Amino acid sequence: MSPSPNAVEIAAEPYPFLFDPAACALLIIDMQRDFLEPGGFGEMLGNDVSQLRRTIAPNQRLLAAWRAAGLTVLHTREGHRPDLSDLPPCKKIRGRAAQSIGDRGPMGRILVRGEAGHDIITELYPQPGEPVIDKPGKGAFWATDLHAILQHRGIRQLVVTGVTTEVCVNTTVREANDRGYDCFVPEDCVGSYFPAFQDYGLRMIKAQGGIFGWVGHSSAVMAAIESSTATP
Ligand code: C5J
Repeated sequence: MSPSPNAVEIAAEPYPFLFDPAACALLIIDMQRDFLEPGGFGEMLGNDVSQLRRTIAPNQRLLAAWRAAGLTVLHTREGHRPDLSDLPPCKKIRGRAAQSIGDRGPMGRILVRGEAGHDIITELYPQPGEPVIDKPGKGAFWATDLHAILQHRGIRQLVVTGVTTEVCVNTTVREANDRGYDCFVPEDCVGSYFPAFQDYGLRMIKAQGGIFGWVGHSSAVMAAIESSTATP
């Protein structure tokens, strides 16, 4: 399919990304209280949440630019039904932790829909009209209606942000790649509890000629949005 006349080349690795705003959705992965907030499940497991919290401000700026331009925004949340019927037994017991998914944690039942910790942080809270995809897995396409929603809106590209880089962001980018979407990942808008995984999570996307997609900076995307929506 040929790019629209509004497509803009933006700096990226391994080579410039041809960004087509009207055909591109911002997909914000799992910016949930239990992963990001001090006192949540992530911190309870011994993780340094500041590694994720540094992505909040860049995501806020990117989201504001996206909304101002009237482009498509979607959010995801990882979590399960209150009766845990969609929780694979292997996911429940993995890690051998004292508390696991479905148990009572610092912000309600861990990764259960409707609980406080499962919700999206206030800084990036979805607005009416922005689809929220509740996903039981790491990837946002598996067992969700994400692909159908994107197809109905004519979306062919995704800017994927959120947490964590090596888990749900990487899994989603790989799933998207197999379904025919081009993915751009702004490195300042994705985060991992582990600096080495942040580095390698991004390298794995852009290696081998962009085997799963492109990696760049949110400032390049915002500049492109401004230039493509500027009135002459
Ligand atoms: C994890 C996620 N790490 N959103 N979830 O379990 O990456």
